[in-house]
Amino acid sequence: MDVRAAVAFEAGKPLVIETVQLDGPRYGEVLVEIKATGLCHTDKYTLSGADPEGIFPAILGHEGAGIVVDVGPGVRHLKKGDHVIPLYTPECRECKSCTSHKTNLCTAIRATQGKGLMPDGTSRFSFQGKPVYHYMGCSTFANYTVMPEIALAKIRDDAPFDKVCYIGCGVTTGIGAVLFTAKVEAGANVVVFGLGGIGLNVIQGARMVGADKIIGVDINPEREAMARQFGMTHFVNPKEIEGDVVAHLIELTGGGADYSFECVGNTTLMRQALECCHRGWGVSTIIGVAAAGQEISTRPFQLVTGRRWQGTAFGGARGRSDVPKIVDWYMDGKISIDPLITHVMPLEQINHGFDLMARGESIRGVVVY
Ligand code: NAD
Ligand code: AHE
Ligand code: ZN
Repeated sequence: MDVRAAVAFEAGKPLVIETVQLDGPRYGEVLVEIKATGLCHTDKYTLSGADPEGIFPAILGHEGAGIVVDVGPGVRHLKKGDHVIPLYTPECRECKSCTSHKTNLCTAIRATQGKGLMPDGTSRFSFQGKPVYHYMGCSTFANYTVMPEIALAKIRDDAPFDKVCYIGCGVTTGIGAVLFTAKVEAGANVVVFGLGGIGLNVIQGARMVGADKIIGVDINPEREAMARQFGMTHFVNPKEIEGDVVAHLIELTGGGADYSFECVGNTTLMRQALECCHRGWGVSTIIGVAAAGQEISTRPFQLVTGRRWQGTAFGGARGRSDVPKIVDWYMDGKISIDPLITHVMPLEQINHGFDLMARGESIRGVVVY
């Protein structure tokens, strides 16, 4: 079938709106009509060419919501008309990782996903007879996509697509990092570096669990008001701090953060996030994605003296199990999404949406088909 897509033909170039061809679902696959998709910083990162898994031409986008319109043979858990959220971290419930219950990093289809292909090693998308690659197994910058059944979370029918698409990445990553990965407890002091689409969800996760001080760090002063609305108690703009930001944060937290989160993708900030943690027990969680070739460093003494460094993908959430619950939290008013979606646009304006992100003028831009 013909579908409308924003195609990334080349790294570093704007997306191009084109009609591309999409083959129907094969064994274990599902055809989904994408109703809305968020623009995440990771899409921008891959488009920039800095992602070692970036492969072109491709249809980017991984933060969507839509409706099942057809199922291939062997599909057991989904049917036409089901409302779904695509999962870049699938949940097969059978692989070593899923059955370990120690991680959400399902390995069932990771190898082909990283090559822009479906699990059988082929692409469903093509343009002028040549393959166009999938992205993170999702490709939500097309109004229809094909996905493996294990990479779709079935959600309730009354959830608005233009809001819950954000649960497909940013909301779950931020809140999940607090709840599932760091397991922050009530009364803890938390420091969050980067108050964008992810960091603001870390802030609201910290408020949900009853954290005491919730300190946000960002160089964009415009982020302060929204972060306070989501639970931030103290704002630190490194550009306005005299002296060392780490020393400032240690003082503000009365000895160091119990938990810190890096939500930018900047290795200097990753180090600061670790080093502002409390001696003996502080845990720092890396969420930000840094470009190929970048490395983190610190004095090993920081770890010897009891700080711990870890990372999280998709907030540690098991997609098919946890995403429907997070949708319920939104529908029940337990979490807030609407104020974070600052811009809604048609697919034709997607490049403008990325420009807004680059200029720090949007928090989440959402394309509605
Ligand atoms: P974003 O662009 O919306 O937000 C980034 C924020 O960082 C902005 O508010 C910006 O002002 C701030 N910032 C930039 N430089 C800074 C500095 N030097 N000091 C302090 N603040 C600074 O991006 P996002 O969508 O929130 O994504 C954040 C990061 O998380 C990206 O690297 C993205 O790729 C990554 N990410 C990771 C996962 C995961 O599963 N691990 C999931 C989603 C996104
Ligand atoms: N291909 C990238 C990997 C980037 C990355 O770390 N992705 C996160 C999700 S970011 C969503 O916005 C993730 O889930 N990682 C785990 C995985 O298996 O990819 C690179 O830099 O190599
Ligand atoms: Zn994302």
